[in-house]
Amino acid sequence: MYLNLKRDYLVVSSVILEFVLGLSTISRGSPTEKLQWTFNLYDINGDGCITREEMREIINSIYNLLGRFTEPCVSAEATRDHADRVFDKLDMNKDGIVTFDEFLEICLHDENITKSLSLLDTVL
Ligand SMILES: [Ca+2]
Ligand SMILES: [Ca+2]
Repeated sequence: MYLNLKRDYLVVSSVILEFVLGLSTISRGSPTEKLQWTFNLYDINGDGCITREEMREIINSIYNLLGRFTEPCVSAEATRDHADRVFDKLDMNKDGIVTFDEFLEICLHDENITKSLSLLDTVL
């Protein structure tokens, strides 16, 4: 339990840190630069692709953050559903990972995804 809490805390902290560090880039960058930054945020272990677990982890962290500002709280299932929906849409060739090319391709053409991915923008 303690370990889980600690891990969640670390994930949330690193998300916030990345977000703050990225703000200056994101506000001045081109759409592609913004997406590169967002992609890196979701790619927790930095191996150049996003897995379903990473997607869930980040969306979960975002909802945890949002939970402090929204009523009622979003359920764990809803969070997971959201992550899976976004992931399934991004993983075009269904090989279980999202590469930056896939990410870019989808994001540049899908406004809903872009909105979903920039949830953080709405709270900070
Ligand atoms: Ca990764
Ligand atoms: Ca893929």
